[in-house]
Amino acid sequence: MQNLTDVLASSAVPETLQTVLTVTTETCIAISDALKQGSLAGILGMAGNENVQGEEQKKLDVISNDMLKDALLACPAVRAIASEEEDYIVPANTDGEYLIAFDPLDGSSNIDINAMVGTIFSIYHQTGDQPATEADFLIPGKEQVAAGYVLYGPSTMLVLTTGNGVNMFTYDPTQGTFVLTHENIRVAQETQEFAINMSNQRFWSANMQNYVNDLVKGKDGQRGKNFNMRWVAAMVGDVHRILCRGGIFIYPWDNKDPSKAGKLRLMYEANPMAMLLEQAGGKAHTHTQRILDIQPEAIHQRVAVILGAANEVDTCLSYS
Ligand code: AFP
Repeated sequence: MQNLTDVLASSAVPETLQTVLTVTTETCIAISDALKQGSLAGILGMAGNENVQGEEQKKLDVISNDMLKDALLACPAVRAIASEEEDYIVPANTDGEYLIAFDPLDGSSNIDINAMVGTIFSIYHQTGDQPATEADFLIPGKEQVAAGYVLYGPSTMLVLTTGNGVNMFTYDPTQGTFVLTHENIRVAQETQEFAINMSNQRFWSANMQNYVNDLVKGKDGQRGKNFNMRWVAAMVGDVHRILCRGGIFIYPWDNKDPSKAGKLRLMYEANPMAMLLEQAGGKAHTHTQRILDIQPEAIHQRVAVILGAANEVDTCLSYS
């Protein structure tokens, strides 16, 4: 079986990008090792401060962020990083060629209950003769040169696209590397499984309430078929399930805070996941536009997310 290094070497991926992907994924293996120690390492629980999102940081949010930040800033090919856990972008090497945005530990509210979490990353090619600024990062998601995530579950898996389909790799601890286990992932156009946090139902738009009500009505309603529901509370886990067996994932706009376009972050959650889904034959929208077309205005910008089976996304969007 091919490992990640073999797959990258036999692809058209530039060597500099291969290096960035190697540094990122090797750091994720170290994060996986830290997670597996759980309480034994005294690294669960709260870090005692808030991030720029106003969210309580977990110790492992900070630990995983610092591991990725240290490794990437030391990589000559990296021009700058942006992170959910960093207030501002962090310039690395002015003559580097790649910008990388990441959520170091997505789903961190799952850490203390030993449930699924992951690292999500998004990579752009960009050069300049001055140190990178936030404005350099404000590039539509359709310009990403690579996107992926590492899922820390029963097995540690890397899911990656460099613009030519989606491959899945499983970490082999005997080799200390990711091994190609699922090639050219495709997501079915139809589905009978949806993922949404139902406790927010009363805050959704009327259209979204009508759409979800019809899913719940199943055969007794206009959809004429029954649906199942799953909610991992870690986007990385819900997206992985969709890439493996289909489905639709929705974190819609709600009126809890009407000033917010959504909960999920565009640069390091929605964009990389949207690239993966489109590369696997799915769709990813906000309800008003294709996610990968959005012109970012800020690195911590939030968006509504509707992604998964192409025909089911279209059906959801038709409720308008
Ligand atoms: P945390 O990283 O704060 O746990 O948030 C995870 C997340 O950004 C995304 O991964 C989940 O899909 C979503 O939030 C879960 O949100 P709810 O906790 O409102 O269900």
